[in-house]
Amino acid sequence: MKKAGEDGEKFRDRIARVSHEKSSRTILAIDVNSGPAEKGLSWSLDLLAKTHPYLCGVKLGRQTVLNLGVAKTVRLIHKAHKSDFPCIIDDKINDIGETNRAIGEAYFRMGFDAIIANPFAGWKEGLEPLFQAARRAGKGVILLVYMSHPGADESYGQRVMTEGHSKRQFVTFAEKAVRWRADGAVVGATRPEIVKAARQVLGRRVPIYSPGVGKQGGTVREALKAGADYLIIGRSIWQSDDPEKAALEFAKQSIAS
Ligand code: BMP
Repeated sequence: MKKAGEDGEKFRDRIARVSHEKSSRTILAIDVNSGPAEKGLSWSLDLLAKTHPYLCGVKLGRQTVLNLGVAKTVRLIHKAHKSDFPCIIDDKINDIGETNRAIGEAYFRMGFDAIIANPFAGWKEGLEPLFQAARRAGKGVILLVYMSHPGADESYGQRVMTEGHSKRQFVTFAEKAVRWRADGAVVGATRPEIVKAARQVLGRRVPIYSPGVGKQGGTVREALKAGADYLIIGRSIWQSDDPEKAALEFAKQSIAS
């Protein structure tokens, strides 16, 4: 069996393979929201130990890296790789190109397999250098297309004029995800109708990563029915009394849907 990070397998192929092998579409969001670092690391490792049979990947928030520090984050990534999971860093990169490239390369050196970026930065001297760095390293870039929280309507949902036509902002981002050959698009599970509309633009070319299941009100069934490929789930697993059972339940729901 191929192991994450050990060969030339691309991020996108890796997560699809692991999802298939594990019969799960769940990416565990490990959000270490406070210190101390030692406690955060043991909590994260314990969570992975309990839930790993029911996952296909892991996503760490930027706060996890800040609270654990680099060395402990690298230990956590190694542990996740031992279970074959691709690791996504959720830093929603959104700066000038040189800075985006430098941040991306630093995360890739730590062992992350993919990075989430914000298409608001644009391509030229924006996200292009990040995509180039990712491709050189065999890593993935996932773009935000429509976030899951209520305020996302103010930006991702607004109408914008582009090339003489009015379109909703998220449609332009989904088009960019296709044009830039992104490895994924984040679309909140809280708005299944938007997942459906994004899927129409993305076709089968860009997989949809959907956060917002459970605590934020989205459901596995609705998100998958609308066209999501992967579900990013955090608190509904790790705040549950029995994280193993919760992860198993989400995996079952995703297979049944
Ligand atoms: P939870 O299942 O606990 O709501 O966590 C969802 C995770 O996905 C969090 O790490 C959050 O930062 C992230 N996320 C999100 O909730 N909505 C988005 O639109 C994009 C995200 O990355």
